Amino acid sequence: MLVVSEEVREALDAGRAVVALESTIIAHGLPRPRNLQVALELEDTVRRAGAVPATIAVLDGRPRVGLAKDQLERVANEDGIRKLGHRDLPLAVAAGASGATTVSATAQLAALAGLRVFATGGLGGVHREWTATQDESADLGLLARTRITVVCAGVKSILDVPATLQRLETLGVAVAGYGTDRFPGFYLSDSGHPVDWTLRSPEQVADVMRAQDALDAADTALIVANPVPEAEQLDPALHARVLADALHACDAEGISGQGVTPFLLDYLVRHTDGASLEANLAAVRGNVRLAARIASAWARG
Ligand code: PSU
Ligand code: MN
Repeated sequence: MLVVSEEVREALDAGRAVVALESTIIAHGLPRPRNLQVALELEDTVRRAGAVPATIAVLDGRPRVGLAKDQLERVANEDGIRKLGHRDLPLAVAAGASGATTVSATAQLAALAGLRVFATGGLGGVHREWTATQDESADLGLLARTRITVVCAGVKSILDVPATLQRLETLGVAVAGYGTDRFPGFYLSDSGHPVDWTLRSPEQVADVMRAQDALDAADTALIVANPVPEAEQLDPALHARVLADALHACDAEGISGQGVTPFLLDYLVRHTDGASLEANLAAVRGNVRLAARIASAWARG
């Protein structure tokens, strides 16, 4: 049922480095036409680092690991393409539907295909106002039972970051800062919260992955939290101001469920003159570069 592209299949068979990339960020996280350029650029970044990119999505009911250019174009440009969490995958397959995969669905399909390293922007997590809405991203639960290494710039700053960190602890998901003892804040280099562990090289990350395989029977993920460089972060004061407005607007417009994250990200882009988009892209680019180096260290064994 899972279609693995020839390029990805060959790389896996040969034990070469492969990096999984998600597609919700393309379809629902970035504005057109920039989204397609970014999707192609990120694949190119992985290739230049000596690894094979595997962007993941569902097209016409077929989950695909590794997309051709025309398939990437569909993800970027098709109107009405759905947003699929892992729970949606069987429904999309049976319906013959097309959709972009979130972190949870991407991680599940990547692990099923035998991929171990995955790059994204920011993870989903516990939303502010959780006590009223119970909105916690399915990303967290899936990462608690999937053996994959996710390189991200922390969790999206639109979330309740300390609550999300607490949930990750409760769920038993390992979290390490990359080159920092601060948990990154997606658009911001520092979320204001510490992490307990710091990793400083791709080889060190690969060592942790090997230790997970030896010690952890529960198939949990490893989160490598890689900060956006300070020079490329969103101005923290602007971030605080616009985010407060965005949360109000979300509430006022009655947005809920899957719509919340895309609404907030889009609001920030429009009300920061695109500055949040540049910070988001800087974070994603850095994560993809690091993921390629980690996948290479892992492939070298
Ligand atoms: N990272 C980004 N932009 C995004 C996302 C991540 O830089 O749009 C997506 C991921 O696919 C993540 C999803 O899984 O947002 C979270 O959505 P929700 O809060 O509805 O679970
Ligand atoms: Mn949600």
